[in-house]
Amino acid sequence: MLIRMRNSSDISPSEITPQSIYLDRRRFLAAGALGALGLAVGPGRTRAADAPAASPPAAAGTPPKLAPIARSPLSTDDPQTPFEAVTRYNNFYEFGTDKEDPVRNASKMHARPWRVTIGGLCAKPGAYDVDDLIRANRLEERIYRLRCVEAWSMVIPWVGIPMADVIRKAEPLGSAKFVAMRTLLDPQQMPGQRRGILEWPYVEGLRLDEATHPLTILAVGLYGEVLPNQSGAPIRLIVPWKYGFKSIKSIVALEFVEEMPPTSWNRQAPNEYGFYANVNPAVDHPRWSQARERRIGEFFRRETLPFNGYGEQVASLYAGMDLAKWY
Ligand SMILES: Nc1nc2c(c(=O)[nH]1)N[C@H]1C(S)=C(S)[C@@H](COP(=O)(O)O)O[C@H]1N2
Ligand SMILES: [Mo]
Repeated sequence: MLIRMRNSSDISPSEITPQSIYLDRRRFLAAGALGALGLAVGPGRTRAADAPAASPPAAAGTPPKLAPIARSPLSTDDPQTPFEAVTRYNNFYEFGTDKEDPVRNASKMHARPWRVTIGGLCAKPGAYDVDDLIRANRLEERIYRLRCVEAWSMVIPWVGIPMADVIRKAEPLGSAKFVAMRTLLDPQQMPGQRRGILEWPYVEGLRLDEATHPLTILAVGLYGEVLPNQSGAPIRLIVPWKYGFKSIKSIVALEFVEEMPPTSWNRQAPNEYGFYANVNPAVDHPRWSQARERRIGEFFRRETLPFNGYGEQVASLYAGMDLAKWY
């Protein structure tokens, strides 16, 4: 983004996943074929190591089995980006700025036990163990497109909690207009926080009507299993019609506020990243075009869609706003 921004067409061949592994990855795992495809993950980063223990209930710090998971009509049927790409090609600057730094370094983070506080302008503030939050809510699979402001995209089968459910239970006051969110601050666990790339902790925010929109989820898993650390474990935002940087990872706090809260990338470069950051192919980033994108795993670039293809559901949220100004 601000640092080390490569030309969007400059994705190395190793980052482009062969179409062939869209086939059932379990079959490939069983056949030991990932190595043959050059897609073996690094030491200790096999999917099995990230999977929840098969054992029964829930010692503190043991991730729960994510079940039941309801399917959702809000999912896309675009082909899904393979698990290996979703969990190796990441932006998570708390662990470094190279795409594979998060998978290499995020095992330092203790994603469990994990507390999330919900507070600010609401009648029912609280502090929750993330697994209690998960058990208290319904889980849905949401297969969404993710469009990074850097002009690449993926299709990811998240498992998440509709954010509206969490917000409703907190009973925000009439004066609450925005939800501010914050990532863990702990340079011991997050070595990237020893460098001043961004002001830490990472912060983000949504208008309350955006946060309670049915498409907005708090993701706690992907591909049916708990989130790997590099993907923002144990809980992260997904707001699929906005550029990826809005989808803040490893959240420790939600706060209802009256004024538009500061957001990390807007604070870093206000002329490049807006608060709203809705995907908009008609408004270029000052340093590159947003008209097209590279879907990871595909060879040809494809056109970027307004609101990342979710315009029918969300455009009305922005009626009357100048989207060129607020991109
Ligand atoms: N805390 C935190 N959240 C973050 C980021 C980050 O650096 N730190 N990067 C953002 C960006 S730019 C993108 S594109 C997405 C990437 O999510 P993924 O790695 O799961 O694909 O996470 C977003 N959330
Ligand atoms: Mo991004």
